[in-house]
Amino acid sequence: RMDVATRLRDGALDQFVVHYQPVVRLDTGEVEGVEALLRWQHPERGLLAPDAFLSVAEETGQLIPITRWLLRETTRQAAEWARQGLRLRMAVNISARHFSTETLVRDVRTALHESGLAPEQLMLELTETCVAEDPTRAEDQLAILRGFGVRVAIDDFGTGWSSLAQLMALPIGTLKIDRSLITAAERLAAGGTGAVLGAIVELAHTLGIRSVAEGVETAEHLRMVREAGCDSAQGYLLAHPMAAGDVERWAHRVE
Ligand code: G
Ligand code: G
Ligand code: MN
Ligand code: NA
Repeated sequence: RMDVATRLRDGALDQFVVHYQPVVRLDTGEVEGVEALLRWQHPERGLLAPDAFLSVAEETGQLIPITRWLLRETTRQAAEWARQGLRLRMAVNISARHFSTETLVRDVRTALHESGLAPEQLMLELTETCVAEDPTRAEDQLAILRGFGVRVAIDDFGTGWSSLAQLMALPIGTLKIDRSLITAAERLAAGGTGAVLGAIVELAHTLGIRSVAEGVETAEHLRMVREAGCDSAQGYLLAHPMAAGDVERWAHRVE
């Protein structure tokens, strides 16, 4: 941990890379976007996933500057893809701490301005914690971000304590259903439709909110989330997170 903290402080920023995981529409099978997932290309330890450094980065105050870089890099990438005719919505994870600062709005505005990316092509993934701690502030912050035209998703839905009723007051367009709900639905239904999953998706639709199922790993998961009415899916069955160049090849693949 010390090593990670020291390295982060000493400016390991140029060692970060972004991998992208495709999100697929269930009605057409088309890719609608990607989620940006941070990786650290460590000189000695190889490619590290966020579990290895994210909490240290958060504790040492480095996650905000890293995310600032990530926002610029991902919007630049999405704008470049758009110029190549590959229109992919870019989803970026935002920590609760970053969301609670004044700088987030500025960081998002700067990234959009520099990249020239159409704002609706950018989606911010927030966790329930972002909203739960200070709902009034969250509402104001979301209103400003929505004013730019960016999209907002609630990530890891089902792992926190917020209800859809709490979330419905907010300008949220997408619900990302946590993979723990997919596996729970599988256990409960033992092959049938996950009733809980279906109820969540239906309520979301009633509120005009789209749903993305996460962690779709098997054909059975895919069948289940389709039956539950999810709009889109993400998971190892469809595609793993991959480097930018591989996204282009993957998107143009012939099936
Ligand atoms: O990328 P997985 O591949 O291992 O990511 C593990 C966890 O780290 C997930 O909960 C994911 O949301 C989170 N994560 C990945 N990239 C980022 C990022 O850029 N910012 C934040 N805040 N979390 C991220
Ligand atoms: O917390 P968030 O939903 O942002 O994180 C996404 C995380 O889930 C990343 O770590 C990503 O690598 C991982 N992931 C993506 N697809 C799958 C999957 O099908 N199964 C599992 N177990 N993890 C997945
Ligand atoms: Mn996410
Ligand atoms: Na999630």
